[in-house]
Amino acid sequence: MDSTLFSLAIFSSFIVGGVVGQSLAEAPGQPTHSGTTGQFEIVGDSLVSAQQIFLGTVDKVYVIDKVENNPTRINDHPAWAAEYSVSTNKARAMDVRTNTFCAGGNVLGNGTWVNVGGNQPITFGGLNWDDPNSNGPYNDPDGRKSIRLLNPCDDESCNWSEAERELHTGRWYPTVEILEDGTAIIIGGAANGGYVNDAGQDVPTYEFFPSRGDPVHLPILDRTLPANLYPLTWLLPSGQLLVQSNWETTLLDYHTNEETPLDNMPDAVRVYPASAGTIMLGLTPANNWTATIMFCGGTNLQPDQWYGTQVVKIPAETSCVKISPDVSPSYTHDDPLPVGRSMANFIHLPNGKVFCLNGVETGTAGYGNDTWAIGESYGDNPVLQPVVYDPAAPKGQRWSSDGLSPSTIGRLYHSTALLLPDGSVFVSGSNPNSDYNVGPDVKYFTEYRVERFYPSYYNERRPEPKGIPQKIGYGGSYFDLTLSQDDLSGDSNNLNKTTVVIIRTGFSTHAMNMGQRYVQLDSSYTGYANGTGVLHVSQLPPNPAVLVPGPALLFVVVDGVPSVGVEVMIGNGQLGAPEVQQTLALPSSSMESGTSSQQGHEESADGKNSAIRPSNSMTALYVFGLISLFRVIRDF
Ligand SMILES: [Cu+2]
Repeated sequence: MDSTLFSLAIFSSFIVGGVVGQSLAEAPGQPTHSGTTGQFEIVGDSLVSAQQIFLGTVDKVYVIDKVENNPTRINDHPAWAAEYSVSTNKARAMDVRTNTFCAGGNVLGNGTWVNVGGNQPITFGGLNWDDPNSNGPYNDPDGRKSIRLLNPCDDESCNWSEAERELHTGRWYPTVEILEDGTAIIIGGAANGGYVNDAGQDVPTYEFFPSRGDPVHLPILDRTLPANLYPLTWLLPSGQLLVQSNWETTLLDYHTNEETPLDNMPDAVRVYPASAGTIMLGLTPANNWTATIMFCGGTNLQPDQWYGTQVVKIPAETSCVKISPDVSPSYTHDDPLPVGRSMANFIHLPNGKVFCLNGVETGTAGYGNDTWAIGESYGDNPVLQPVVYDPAAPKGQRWSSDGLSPSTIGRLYHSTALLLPDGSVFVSGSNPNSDYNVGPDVKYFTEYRVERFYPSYYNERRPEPKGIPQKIGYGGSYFDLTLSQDDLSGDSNNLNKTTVVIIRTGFSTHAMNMGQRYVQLDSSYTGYANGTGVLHVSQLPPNPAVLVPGPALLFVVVDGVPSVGVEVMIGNGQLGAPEVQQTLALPSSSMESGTSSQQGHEESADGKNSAIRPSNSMTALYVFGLISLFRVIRDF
């Protein structure tokens, strides 16, 4: 008994905001940039065309192009990668050794970014360089088996390196998804190149990084030629992978190599080069962290129509469908897009809405030297008007362009977008050309301009929550965030409208953001009469398939206005199965009596009486003490 009390006493002194010995991240401030809400702004030059981008630190966007004759050079060859500073809008060229053309990418559980696969060495005009004894004028060795690694930095010291071990199989257009232990699964692709795949070069397998041995056959990729490149793939909370390719959908259990077929895709092809906008909608306490994936737009072409059709004239589809694969094998329709789109980018905003931008109204991704192409572009009529999807709006009213101005820059094939920590959206790329191609006669030229878009909340005073931990785990104890009067607009009842969300911004390429995910943490609150409050915030659910380990941004959103996002590490920052604990119950929400506008709000939002809160706190404290005692006993 004495030792229990002793243990309780020790742990009471460590309990700061409900968390034991937690190191805190720096509290977020206000955005350092100004912008006009609802508008795009051209802010800089990416040096190389932004075919692939990701946010590596809160300030650095990494840009990867295919090999082409960019005027910026590095180490005696044209550059095809760069690091872009969001705060200064300056970029530095980076050296990547091999051809990154249509590679895949994602971030591992230890924070290392991977860029996987690519194409053979090429020369002027994007033509293959076939001399095996040299690397041609662009000095770009074969990238098909490459695994490129980058540990992002803020001091310009970091560079790309090649992993010691290559892929088992060359892959051009592979998908990369991260698994529960922070390692990567690499799926599909083609051996050589072309607008769509064919049986002669199909790579109907998956493999892992770090390697788990030979590639494993994935039959859906045999059945879904030719539109099976970059198969649309998400790790589901069940631990299965949703794989959507051409008109088929399947659940893949990568532990047993078994497929469970789901319903065929309605209305349109959604994978590249039809390139629908796709996204896993937010996983929240309200939907019990159930995954729903939405597909919008794309192109209605049958397998025999990809060649021999003037695809640039085909109107893109408007259809939007959703599937919750852990619950049902069937798709349901959601509100269609206001205009048809191929190559739409879907970006999670911290306020729970989805921002849709980029793409074309006719045609598809891809390019070629066809007489009917626009230059070389297989897409035409860029859609400049962004549109926002609100999953909470009534059916029929979920898409809206209210207050949103169009961009002045068409973003066609090989364009990209991602969310920045200040809640603006970074947009770049567009290059439906086989090589660097600019000039007054080139309609869809190689685009270097970087834009930012400023959502409706951008100029609001941002919450500055204190107490955000550097690491978020799976289950276990909750942590407390404190919010000031200013953070709550002087009314602690705004705690009722406050959420804590974690967003992985993903690896953006080809109208996909691989690994992009939005997860809301469970929370409750204690409001005080002076207009301040404390949020009690659970860690992630005790299941790493809800949100895999690795770096992500944490936002506290008060009445639709997000804090500036803080970089947090999900898990322990290492590869391997993360620790998973039972979730400790949150205290009930409560509002101190006498709160200014609190009349008639004697009970908290969840209907629980505030009077029980102190005893819950004591229970939590007691449980901490017991857990710590058991640990002490176990360890010695
Ligand atoms: Cu491509």
